[in-house]
Amino acid sequence: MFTKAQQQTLLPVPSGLLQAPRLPRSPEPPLNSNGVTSLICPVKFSLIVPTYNERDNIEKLVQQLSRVLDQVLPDDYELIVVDDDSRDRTWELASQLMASYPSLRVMRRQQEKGLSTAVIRGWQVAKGEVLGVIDGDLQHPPDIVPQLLGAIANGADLAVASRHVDGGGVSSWSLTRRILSRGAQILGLVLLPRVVSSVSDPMSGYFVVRRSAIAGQILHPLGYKILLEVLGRGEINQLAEVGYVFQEREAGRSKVTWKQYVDYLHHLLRLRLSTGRLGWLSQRLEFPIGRFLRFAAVGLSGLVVDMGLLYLLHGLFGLGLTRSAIAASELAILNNFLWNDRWTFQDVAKRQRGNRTVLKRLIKFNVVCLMGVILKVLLLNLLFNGLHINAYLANFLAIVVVTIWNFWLNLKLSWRVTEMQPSPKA
Ligand SMILES: Nc1nc2c(ncn2[C@@H]2O[C@H](COP(=O)(O)OP(=O)(O)OP(=O)(O)O)[C@@H](O)[C@H]2O)c(=O)[nH]1
Ligand SMILES: [Mg+2]
Repeated sequence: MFTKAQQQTLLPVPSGLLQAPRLPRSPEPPLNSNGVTSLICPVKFSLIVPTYNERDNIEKLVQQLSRVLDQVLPDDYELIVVDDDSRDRTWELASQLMASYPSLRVMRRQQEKGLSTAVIRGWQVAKGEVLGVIDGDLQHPPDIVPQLLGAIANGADLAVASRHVDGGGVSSWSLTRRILSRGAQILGLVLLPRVVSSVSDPMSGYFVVRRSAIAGQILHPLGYKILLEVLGRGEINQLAEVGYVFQEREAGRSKVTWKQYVDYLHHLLRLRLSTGRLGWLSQRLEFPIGRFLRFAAVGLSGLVVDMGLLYLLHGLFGLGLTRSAIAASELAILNNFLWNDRWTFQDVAKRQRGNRTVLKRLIKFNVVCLMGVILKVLLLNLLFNGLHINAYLANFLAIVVVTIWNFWLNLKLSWRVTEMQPSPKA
């Protein structure tokens, strides 16, 4: 039984934007009610251990990490276990270990899930000048932490534990896993060359970073690859790598599924569109290019649905052309709405829950789309009859203009950010 008193020893779970805060430049030691200086006492290093069902590993890991860190940074580090309410109650065991390991702190998240967000929530409460992350399953050997910290002391902003430099490797991965890992890296090189080529092991989940390199930066991680976020959005001027051999799991089970590969691809695309030159353009124009491309892709899927249904209703079932076209268009609009609600504007929709709000968004979307159809016909006429542009080119141009118009209006009306309810406080 986990008592209320034990519950109070857990770290509070931060909410809001995912970002590591800046540390005060010259911390004023606050006074407690007795007038005694206490509290905020920044440490050199905060290491986050994200866990989900790692009961059989956590004690050994904390023991090994403490042994290593007590030698290099005595009383100047903290280990923060961020557990997502594991069914095996890893959080409970970890909090019991706090009595034996004074540098250990534990967070139990119940509202939010996911490896990358767990790491950032940990950084949000961390007190260290240097922040880090290590897996909780003993696959990352703790004894190279001093080398990673040494690299930071020598001027690096980021030190990555790598499987692909001298001293690095994977113990006994299957051929499929090796191919998938390398394939993911090549995909990253194609989609995000600047970020992915800067380090030999961009998939590593074991690294330390100077807080100042990422503080204040809002992160948007997806899936497992938090390092991509740090490389893509952080201010990393000097980077170091330390070789390590990825160990086999001895206990517990891997949480990697196909979803992580899909998330990875999605993450790469998102970073591609929101960082570098495209990100700069998006900010200058105050136009969310990534969201727009998703909206356009959904529009394309609507075209397929529209044409397919027209063929089905008119061509195969012999329904009148006008009636078939109206039904096909309406179903295509419905298709587009569902994809936009679930994907393009997923973040906004998630915070506007309830059937009534969904219906409201659907009606607004419908109205905007119908207005778009009228605008398209007008534009087509203007371009074709007025400016004598080739009919197909005129149609294409009208589609481009109407897509941008539809997107903009839907952004402002249907999925309006100001209507978002605050995210639940943990
Ligand atoms: N807090 C939290 N931790 C997670 C979550 N998913 C995975 N983890 C932890 O993140 C670390 C890495 O997850 P693993 O499933 O071992 O992934 P991996 O090491 O990349 O892959 P394997 O080699 O297959 O083990 C482990 O410590 C997990 O317990 C999650 O949703 N929330
Ligand atoms: Mg693992």
